Amino acid sequence: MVTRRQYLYGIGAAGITTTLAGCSGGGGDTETTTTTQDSGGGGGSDEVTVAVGPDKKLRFEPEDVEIPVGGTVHWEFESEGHNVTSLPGASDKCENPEGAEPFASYDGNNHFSVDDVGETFSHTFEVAGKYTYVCAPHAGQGMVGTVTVTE
Ligand SMILES: [Cu+2]
Repeated sequence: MVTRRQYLYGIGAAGITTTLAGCSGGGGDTETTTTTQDSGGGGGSDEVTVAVGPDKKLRFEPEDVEIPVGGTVHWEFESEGHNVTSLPGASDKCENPEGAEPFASYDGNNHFSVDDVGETFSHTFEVAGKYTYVCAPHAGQGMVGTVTVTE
């Protein structure tokens, strides 16, 4: 009997060893892989952040973003002298879908009022279509971005 128990134990130990080897080869905790779904799309994220003037460049990064209806874009001002506007009066590059309210990081029609570094301007998009917006002071230098809002 003792001999037989030892025999079975030997098999069990061998089985455990094999399982552990398989686990460590696969990176261990398999549940961590599910976190990648957050950034993987699957309907698109309804919250997008755009950097305004990163590294003092006269650019939005990313320049083109896409969100579903009801989604929000956050513009974070990373260098001085910029704003965000799709008001037709700010630049002839500005475009808004039919029936959509233009948006701007400032009130009224003072298209050269700029935002302080560290500020964030957010806008929630309720009308589908493609919006083209600019930084009014730098529209001529190509500081232009788009937001595509999908149904
Ligand atoms: Cu600018």
